[in-house]
Amino acid sequence: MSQFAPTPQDRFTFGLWTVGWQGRDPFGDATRPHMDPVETVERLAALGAYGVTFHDDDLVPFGSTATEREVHVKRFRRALEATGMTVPMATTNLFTHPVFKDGAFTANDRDVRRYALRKTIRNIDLAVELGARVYVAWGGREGAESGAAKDVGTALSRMKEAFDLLGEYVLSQGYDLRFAIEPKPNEPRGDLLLPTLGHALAFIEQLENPDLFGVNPEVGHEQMAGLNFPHGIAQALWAGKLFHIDLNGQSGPKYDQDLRFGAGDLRQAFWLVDLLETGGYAGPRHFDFKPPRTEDADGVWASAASCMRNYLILKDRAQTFRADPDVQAALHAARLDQLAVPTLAAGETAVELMADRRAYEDFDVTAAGERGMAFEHLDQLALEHLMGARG
Ligand code: 3MF
Ligand code: MG
Ligand code: MG
Repeated sequence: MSQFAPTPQDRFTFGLWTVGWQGRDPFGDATRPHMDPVETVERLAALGAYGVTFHDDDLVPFGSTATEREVHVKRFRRALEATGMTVPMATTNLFTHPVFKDGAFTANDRDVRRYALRKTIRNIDLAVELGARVYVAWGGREGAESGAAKDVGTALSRMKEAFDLLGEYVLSQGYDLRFAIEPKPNEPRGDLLLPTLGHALAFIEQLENPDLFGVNPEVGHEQMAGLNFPHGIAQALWAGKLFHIDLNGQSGPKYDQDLRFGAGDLRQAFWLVDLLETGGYAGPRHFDFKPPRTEDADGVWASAASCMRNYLILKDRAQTFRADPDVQAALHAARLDQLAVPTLAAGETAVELMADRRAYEDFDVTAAGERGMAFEHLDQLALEHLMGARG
C-alpha cells in the first residue's frame, strides 16, 4: 500500500472545482452540497497532495463584495499555511455567468471583452500573491454554434489582442508568471476556438511575447478529438511549451467525461506517465477531473486518492518496462536507436547526399521493404508490464 502512497514530492495538485463539483449537469441538479475550499485544502493535504488550483469564482463567489473577498482569501491563505499546501496555478472563470454566453476575449460584444480582461487581471494579481507561477487560460465559451455568428480570423485577432495585453501586464508588473493556454475541441460551445494542442501551439507563435505562453493540454480534450494524447504532449515538450497539464480520463470521442486519471484509455495513460517521467516535464501533475455525480463525499475522496494512486502505479509500471532487459533488446530490434541518429552526417550537404550512391542507386529498396519492424513484440512487452504480468 505505502508503495503507492502519494507525498508532496510527487507534486500532485487538484483544482478546487474538481472535488468541489456538485454534480450539476445539463440533465440534472446538484447531487452534492457546496464544498468549502478550506475543507478541500485540508482533505487533499491529508491525502498527500502538493497543492490546489482555482478559478477566481471557486475561491471568491461571483458578486462578492471587497470585504467578503478579503475574508475568503484570508481563510484560504490560513489553510494553505497550516497544511503546507501550495498554489502553483490559477485561472479565470470566463464561462459560467450569462455575460460570457458568447465568449470572453472573443465575444462579439466589445464591453464583454473589456470586462473579461479586467476580471482576468484582477485574479492574476491574487494568483501572484498566492505564489502561482502559471496562469491557465481555457477559452470556455470562445467559439460558435453556427457559421456566420463568428468571424474566426477576426476573433483570433481579438484573442491575440487579449493575450498580448495580459503578457504586457505581467511584464510591466515584474511578475514571475507564464500563461498556459488550454485547448478543447467543443463543449460547452458547438465548436471552440483553439480546438487542439496543434492549433494552440501555432497561435502562440503569432503573439508579441511567445516565450510567455505555453500550453495546458488536458487528456480528455485531445481524446474528444480522437487524437493521441501522449503524441501531443511529446510535441509540446519538443517545442518547450508544456507549461502545465490537466490529467483525467476519457473513453473515446464523446462528451467531456472528466473521469479520474487512469480510467478511460489506460494504454494512453501508461505512455503519458512514461513520457512525463522521462521527458523533462518538471511541473505539477494536475488533476482536472470530476468525481461522478453518483458519488457522495466518501466517493469524492476515494476518486481523488485514486487519481494519484493510479499515476504512481503507472509510474512504477513504466519504470519496470524501461528497466526490463527484454524491453531494451526489443527497442533495439525495433531500431529506436537508429531513429536517434541524424539522417545526415554532421555538416553533410544536399549535394553530398545526392552524390552518395548507397543512399539511392545502390540502395536495395526491395530488401528494405521486406524488413520487419518488430513492433508487435515490443508493444506486447509494454502491455504485459502494464497488466502486471512482468516485472
Ligand atoms: C473544461 C476544463 C476547465 C479548465 C479550467 C482551467 C473547468 O473542460 O478543463 O475546467 O481546465 O477552466 O484550468
Ligand atoms: Mg476539461
Ligand atoms: Mg482542464
